[in-house]
Amino acid sequence: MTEKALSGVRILDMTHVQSGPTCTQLLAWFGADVIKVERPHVGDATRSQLRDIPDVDSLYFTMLNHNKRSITLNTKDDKGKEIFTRLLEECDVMVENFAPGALDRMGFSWERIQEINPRLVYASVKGFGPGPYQDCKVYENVSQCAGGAASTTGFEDGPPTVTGAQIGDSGTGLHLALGIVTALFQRETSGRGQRVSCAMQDGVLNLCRVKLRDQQRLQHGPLKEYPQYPHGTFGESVPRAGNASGGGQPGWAVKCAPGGIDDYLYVIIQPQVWAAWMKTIGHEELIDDPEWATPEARLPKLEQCFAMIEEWTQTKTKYEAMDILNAHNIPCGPIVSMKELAEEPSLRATGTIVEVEHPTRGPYLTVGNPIKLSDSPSDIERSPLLGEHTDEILREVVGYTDAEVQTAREQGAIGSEQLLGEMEHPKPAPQAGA
Ligand code: CAO
Repeated sequence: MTEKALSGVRILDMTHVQSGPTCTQLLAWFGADVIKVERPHVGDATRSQLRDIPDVDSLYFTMLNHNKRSITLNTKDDKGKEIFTRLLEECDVMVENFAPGALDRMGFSWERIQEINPRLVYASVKGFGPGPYQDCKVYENVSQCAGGAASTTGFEDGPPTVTGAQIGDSGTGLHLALGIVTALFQRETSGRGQRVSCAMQDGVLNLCRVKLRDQQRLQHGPLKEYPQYPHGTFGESVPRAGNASGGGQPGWAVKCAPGGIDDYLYVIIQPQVWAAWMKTIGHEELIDDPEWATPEARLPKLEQCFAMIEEWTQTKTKYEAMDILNAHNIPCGPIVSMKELAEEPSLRATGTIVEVEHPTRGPYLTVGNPIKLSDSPSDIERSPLLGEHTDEILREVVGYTDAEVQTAREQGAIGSEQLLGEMEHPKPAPQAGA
């Protein structure tokens, strides 16, 4: 096996659902040995959520748990706690995203964990940081609402809207992964582990940074790049801006031919390409017209600008329009559907979309590692079956003999899923040459 950036780092993965698993999957892609601890016979709830094939791990689970090993362990049982303590001693990092207080109730407070292994980095995701909501359970959309994304997303006459991008779960998992590698880096000099905490509300707010910028700008006048300007009204809070650009250059999604649900192009009116825009869409007369020629003059007329552009884009497909505009260095991008992304050859070529083989599901598509390291390329390996590596981990990491593994199983501290699975579905003998 080739060395990877995080080879030699061992992670005790107590995560479930999406936020925590996103984090540990990334660390596994960078080469860490990620040991996912799951409740015997139950496992991560997502194994059985949104199932497309009966009795097979869901895509929800498989797409968030690549490159990990799975051990089933009852961490509320005395023998299970003993094994868990040994695992804490042998690992560099422990990651969890249980409901607030769950790990303390199991008997593993931060203080106790420091006693067990002072070099351990203990990382957790919670919905909220310290404060009035610290004890609340939180899911993705709750955090999008709590972190300012929902109130600033959607059209001004519509309700608050959540986004399809999982900025609360996967976004916070990303933040946590950075916290973990930073803590490991500091351990190199301090010799000590530390606690890494990410609240989903904070993670979402961090990604909504530009909206807090606009909240403060609002005190000094209307937000001139918002569709509410100049005819609408602004209240006390940043309003929903539809498809307006969040940056300094005005943008909007305009319709293209043949008029299907995703036949749109996102266009940006960068000042330096105003002349190219007007030439392309047949409005040369506006290139030097003082009523239109400067960004300031255009701000109250953005709706008309995009309407003129749309008249032209509706005569082209989004890809035809993009080719023409790209030739003039005009920033734009098609609205791309999930179907188109799944079929896009360039994303397959870079390993951003990967086809993975799974023993009970067969082949499926997943998103590979979006972070490409030149010296540590990611090989995407299928997610583990429930408890697939229980015996192997107990022997290799905890140092148990076969007899000790057997005793732990008889006591109910570990599961017997794989033994049951093998009895029900005996593995075929390897074929010659396989
Ligand atoms: N052995 C024994 N018990 C185990 C176990 C194991 N291996 N793994 C988990 N458990 C127990 C926990 O200790 C907990 O028991 P108690 O309630 O008695 O302490 C119980 O299983 C359930 O854990 P939970 O409360 O975390 O799970 P939930 O389904 O009720 O809540 C969620 C899920 C996500 C709302 C909650 O975990 C949470 O708020 N997490 C923090 C925020 C977060 O990450 N949210 C992202 C969710 S994805 O949208």
